[in-house]
Amino acid sequence: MPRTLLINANIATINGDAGYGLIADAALLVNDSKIEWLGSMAECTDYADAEVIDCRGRLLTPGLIDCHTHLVYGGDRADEFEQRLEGISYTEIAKSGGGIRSTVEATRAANEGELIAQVKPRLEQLMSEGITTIEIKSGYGLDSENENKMLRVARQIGEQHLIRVQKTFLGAHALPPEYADCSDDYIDLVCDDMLPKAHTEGLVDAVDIFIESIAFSLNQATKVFEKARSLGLPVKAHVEQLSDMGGAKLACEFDALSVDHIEFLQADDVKYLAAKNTVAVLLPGAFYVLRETQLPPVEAFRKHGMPMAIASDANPGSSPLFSILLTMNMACTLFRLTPTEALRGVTINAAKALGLDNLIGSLEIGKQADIAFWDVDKPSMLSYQIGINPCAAVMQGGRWRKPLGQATS
Ligand code: DI6
Ligand code: FE
Repeated sequence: MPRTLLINANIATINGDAGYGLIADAALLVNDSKIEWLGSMAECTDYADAEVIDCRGRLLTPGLIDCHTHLVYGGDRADEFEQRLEGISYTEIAKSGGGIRSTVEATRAANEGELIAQVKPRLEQLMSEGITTIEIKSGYGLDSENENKMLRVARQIGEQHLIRVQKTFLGAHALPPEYADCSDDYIDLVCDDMLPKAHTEGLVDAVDIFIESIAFSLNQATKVFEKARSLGLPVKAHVEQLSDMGGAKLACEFDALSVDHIEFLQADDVKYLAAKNTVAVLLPGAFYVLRETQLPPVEAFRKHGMPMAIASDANPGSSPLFSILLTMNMACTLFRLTPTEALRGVTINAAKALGLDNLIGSLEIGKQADIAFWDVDKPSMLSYQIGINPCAAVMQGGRWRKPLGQATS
């Protein structure tokens, strides 16, 4: 593969501990799938063999990363949306057998081909906004066959599109109807049968669980985390979304990659979590859709240096949101993140939340050439505008997924 030299770019490298790591009037050399060199145009050597692409002052950022999605599911929950507008709460709907369980029914009923067809428009929308890595969870199958079906669909998506897919096993997302009133037995099934089988099939990059009064307890989570550890799999968790159960602390004891949602996390507890390498994943889409008012302890994350990622949480119930740019805007508007924090939240910190920060998440020599090209002159534009998609081109692992089409030689 010939080398590609991108010239006349404005690069937000996201290199360093804070800020955008901006290099104005910059060039970047791609060799095969990786970044071989980047720096200012003035320092750029003449790479005679390289194909030169003039970026005409466009902004380059790392390819964006959506580190928490439930993108694979059957059906929709528009009826539940209507119910909520009539005053019934998310928790009430879940308790009466709707919510996640209704998506489980639709997901079990769909075959792999049908699920892929349903995922495609959601995925293409996210990809159009410069996403080069996406995490996809299972959790709407709730038995071995259907959880693995979901994870196989996630894997196939990655094979069919130029995008990196990280697969997370979320068998302990909700209690399946067959196990009503015997949730300990279901957790045993998850640990002894479902998770090992999914892992043996190579379908699991990480293990997640929903710790909540309407889902699973701390004791049950401990069993799942112990099993994950024995299989050598990293963990993450949905915690403190609707109440403070102490799930984040428990997850951190198991060196979780991330704790996600965390609106109800106590600011005083952040210091314990920050001592670990765990990332705080904020999900403003679910906060918005559920009209939550409890804000995550953002100031405490800043104070204790806990990295913040943001993600769409794309799912049919609490966050039917398929735009990473709108997610960034919501993180700023609803959670008061700065545009810098929002961009770091969908690049380097999202990479950390997936355990991939040595590979992706910033533009640095030796990292993957996953690059988004934007028709804007400064990074804050990405969080500031609502409803405009300025993504001009995308490079994934050194290959053009959406070309810029401006070769000058
Ligand atoms: N919390 C969420 O927000 C999603 N899962 C979870 O544990 C919601 C999933 C759904 O409502 O379908
Ligand atoms: Fe989620």
